[in-house]
Amino acid sequence: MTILDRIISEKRRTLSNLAYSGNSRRNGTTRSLLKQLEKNKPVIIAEFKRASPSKGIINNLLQPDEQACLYERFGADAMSVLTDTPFFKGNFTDLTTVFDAVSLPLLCKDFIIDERQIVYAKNHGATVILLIVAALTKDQLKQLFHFAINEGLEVLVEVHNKAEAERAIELGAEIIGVNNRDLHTFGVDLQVTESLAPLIKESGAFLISESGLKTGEDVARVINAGADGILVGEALMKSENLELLMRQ
Ligand code: IGP
Repeated sequence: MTILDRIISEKRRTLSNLAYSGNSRRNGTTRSLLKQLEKNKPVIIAEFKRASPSKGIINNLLQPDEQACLYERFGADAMSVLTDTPFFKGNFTDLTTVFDAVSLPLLCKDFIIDERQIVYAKNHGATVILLIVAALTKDQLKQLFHFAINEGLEVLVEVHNKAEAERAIELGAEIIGVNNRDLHTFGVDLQVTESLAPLIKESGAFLISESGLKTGEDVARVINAGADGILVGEALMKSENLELLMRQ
């Protein structure tokens, strides 16, 4: 069983605890990741990530609202908030805390396998939800994608290889995330963005390069390959000079 299988089976186990709780105050905002991407300059999505299965604790001391304000001040165009608890030590309160602290578009970073999670994410302030192609069947992916769009959410469809990228394109995804990290082995390789970029760009979708970006050179490399944006977690959560790193 790979880590992705373990995460998904744990999600399935806890699904029934998700009530259709609602807070319409957070619905219908004007936040939009697509609007940021349409400005045609590289979009920085800064992630709040306390821990991960591959790295263990990354930073357990930061407060989500304080970190969100710093990200916004230093030029982030959007934010990602990990809401998975067992493997990433995040939660949905972090998402609403960040929603109240900044006006950036917010990606709810979780392992979505059911419509209830989409409603839940929306009601906790998500602008964008993540759908991981490797975690879903073809039918599930299609159903969840259209459900989210009908709920007025944007969708980041995450891929790691050519077959997955083809599924995302076939679906009509407007924002495709290329995860440089293999969720089965944890290996990170920026070459994954370089090799999938031509196919994704040809489809007309926006491309976000995700994971393993640590330096200005890393960022330049994926932008040169054709990425319209980047998603960075660990390097920002660990940085002692966030302003310097983000202004690079
Ligand atoms: C951020 P990093 O290496 O900068 O911390 O990575 C982000 O890409 C990563 O957290 C991520 C992720 C995911 C986490 C990408 N896709 C899917 C959980 C689930």
